[in-house]
Amino acid sequence: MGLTLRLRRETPSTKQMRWVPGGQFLMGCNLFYPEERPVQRVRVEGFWMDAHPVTVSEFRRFVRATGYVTLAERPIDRALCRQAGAAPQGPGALVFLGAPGPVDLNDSRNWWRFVAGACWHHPEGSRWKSRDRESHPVSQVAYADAAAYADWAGKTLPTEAEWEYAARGGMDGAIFAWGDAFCENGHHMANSWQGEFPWQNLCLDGHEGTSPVGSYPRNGYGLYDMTGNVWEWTSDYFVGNHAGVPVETMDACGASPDLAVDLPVRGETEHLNVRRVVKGGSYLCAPNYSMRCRPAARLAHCEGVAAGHLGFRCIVRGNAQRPPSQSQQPRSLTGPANNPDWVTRRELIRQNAETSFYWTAASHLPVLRRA
Ligand SMILES: [Ca+2]
Repeated sequence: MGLTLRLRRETPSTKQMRWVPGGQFLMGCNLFYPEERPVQRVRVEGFWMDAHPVTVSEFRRFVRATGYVTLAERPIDRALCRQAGAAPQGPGALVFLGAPGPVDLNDSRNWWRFVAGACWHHPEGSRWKSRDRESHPVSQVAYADAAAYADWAGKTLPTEAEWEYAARGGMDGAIFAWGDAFCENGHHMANSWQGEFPWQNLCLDGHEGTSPVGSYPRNGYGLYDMTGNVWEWTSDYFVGNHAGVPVETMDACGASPDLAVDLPVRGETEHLNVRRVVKGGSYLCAPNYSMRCRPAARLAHCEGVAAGHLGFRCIVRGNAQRPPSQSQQPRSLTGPANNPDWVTRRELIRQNAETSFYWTAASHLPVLRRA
């Protein structure tokens, strides 16, 4: 089946979408990873955005209407596999299997596996059935799958700038989508990982894997799950940091040139070499491994690789008008120029070891350090 569907609805529905007013914002962050730098002032036009990631239920409607077959479900051409001996026996996708104890965090093969049969309706292969989580974000979708859904819905995938602007919810310059502290009033604000990755999932936020969309507070634009839960595809190619300078960074499944070698190349062979920007972090972001449940966080991910922690949401650009009923104003934080506390907090964060960051940012919680 071709990747491009021409079944677009004439008029996209903005039901279950939120109007994101256009404006300028500070894109990126200088405090964390090199791929997020340098901070730049960027302007985006207003647009509608899905209030939450596309769910399994919504993706099912698309598949039933079109007969679409995702990349993870298509037969593998063994001739196209980089290592013939490593070719799996059937279609599948990357599944997070965890580890029995501490492992080398530089080798993501210690927790990711290609599992035959894993796809959007069986994200972990035979372990789960999709009807157990119709309201969870759909995962195991490659870029082409997300683009096909968007095309069918009369929508499109956001650029990185549009996505990050929306994720900030009007809190320009804040570390998280809700402010500078990881938890607010003792509450977890997104689905991430608490404990030592990849073997100790303490589930202090109430969810071990993906969570039903809308389980955590919405941001200033009324958008749910912009960070945590699942990474989300954007339409931007990954070409380096925000200055266009190449940087070494892992993809969303870990620092993985070696992992990529083990993956089957299906369909267009360039899929493994073309990388798009993914945003928002996921339920696998842990303080000892990846501090990326933040609007500025970004990783590269190969177009053709589906994974269990990667989904998407859509936007609608154009002349759509902001509805009268949506009257919330974007919140803003007082910037460092006139707020000494802001500078102090960020300096403390910078000085802290990576493993303790999340916990020191949430001052009511104990500091967690690696043994
Ligand atoms: Ca969690």
